[in-house]
Amino acid sequence: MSIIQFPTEMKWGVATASYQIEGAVNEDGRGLSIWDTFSHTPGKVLNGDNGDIACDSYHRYEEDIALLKDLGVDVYRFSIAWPRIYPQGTGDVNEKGLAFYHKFVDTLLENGIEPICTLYHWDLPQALQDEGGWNNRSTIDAFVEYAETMFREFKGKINYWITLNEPWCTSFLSNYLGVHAPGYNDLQLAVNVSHHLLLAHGRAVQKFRELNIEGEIGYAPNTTWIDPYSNKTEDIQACQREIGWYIEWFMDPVFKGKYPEFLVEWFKNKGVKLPINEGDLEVIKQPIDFIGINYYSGHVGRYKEGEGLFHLEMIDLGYERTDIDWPIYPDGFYHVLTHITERYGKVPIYITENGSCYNEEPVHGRVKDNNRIKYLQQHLTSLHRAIQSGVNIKGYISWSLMDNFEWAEGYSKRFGLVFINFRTLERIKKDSFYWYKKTIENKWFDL
Ligand code: JSK
Repeated sequence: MSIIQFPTEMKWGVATASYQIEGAVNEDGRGLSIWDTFSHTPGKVLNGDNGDIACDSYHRYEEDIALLKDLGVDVYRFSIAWPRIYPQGTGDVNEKGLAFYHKFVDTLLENGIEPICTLYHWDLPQALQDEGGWNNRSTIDAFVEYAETMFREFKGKINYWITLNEPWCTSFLSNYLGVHAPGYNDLQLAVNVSHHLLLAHGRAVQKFRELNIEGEIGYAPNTTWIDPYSNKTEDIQACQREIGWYIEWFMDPVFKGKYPEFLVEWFKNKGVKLPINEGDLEVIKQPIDFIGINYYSGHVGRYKEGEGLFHLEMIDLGYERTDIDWPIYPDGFYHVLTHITERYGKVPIYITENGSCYNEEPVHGRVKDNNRIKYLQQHLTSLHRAIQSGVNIKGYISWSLMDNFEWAEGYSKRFGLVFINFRTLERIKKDSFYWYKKTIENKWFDL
């Protein structure tokens, strides 16, 4: 039996996001978001699901916080719904929205749980999208106004801030692949959005410093790892392009003050250019206190002329897959973390999302999700390997506290440590909840 022991000071938590759990979409002055529009557009979300009710956490947050307390987490990563604060994206502040999040954060603090707040977790006010959304630089100004309001309101209560969640999803998945809201298929648009998101991030960090807010600020890119099928240069380079699409594209500008040349060239050869203005890169490369890393899955890939954006085909080597059909590839987690440390130095890293989709239902009131426990063991072991290799890990936050609205997959894909009956909204702790609780308590587990 091998004991995997974690540093005492490492923080442990779980994560959720506003549109995925809150519901109450028409309550207390909340404005429409792009996900309200997208989920109510026929054909966009599996089974026609939407976030109108979700987990009803807007009304049941005390029950959720009791679960967090029982789980024994140090931190809880949640997101604020921009449209609850600025129903029109800018202009008048909605006092009832502010009041809700103050109540929520106060209850977390009363229970000894440190809030980690994501400012943007994809629920852009529809009113801003109507003016071009993230393709319009005025949305950056609106984001900074929203961020400033949050910084001022929660100064002394929230000490950990994440500007953006998964800018790759907000830009490329949503504006090139068309899978998420607003659902376009335009590579130039997606590149514009990716740049404006990084600008918004940099401007929000500047505002955070200017206001002299205590605490730490970062952002949370999502990552993947693609191992080359062979040592052929064409295979290696194709995999580097796909990995770079998630990592270097969103991290080089922040840590190096420039975009990765190999991808700038790649996009240029497709007639796509970066909308960089004078001074943009200086804004983006504001020093940050940590980076959040989201990791779920990896692949093996090889060069295939004309395949996808980067001439890359994934090869199915028969890795086990979760119930969302993502290969289980824990070594990829280790490779992502060591690659980031080798490229950018010992940047403080919080794992801001890692988890698995398994759809087990309760049997006699118990959810036996052994596969989720195994996924956690595998990926926490990879995390431990990374720590042993010098990666500066400050915390691990698992996705997700509870089953919730998994975007275009709707409620068909369950990532929670807590089962949600979406008809009754009953919460049921899964076996993985108890395993994770014990691991948090011990700061070790045995393999
Ligand atoms: C989970 C990534 C934030 C939190 C969780 C979904 C995701 C995804 C989902 C890629 C993707 C779909 C589908 C099309 C493109 C392949 C959420 N994270 N989550 N993280 N990542 N690429 N083509 N070259 O719900 O809200 O792609 O396939």
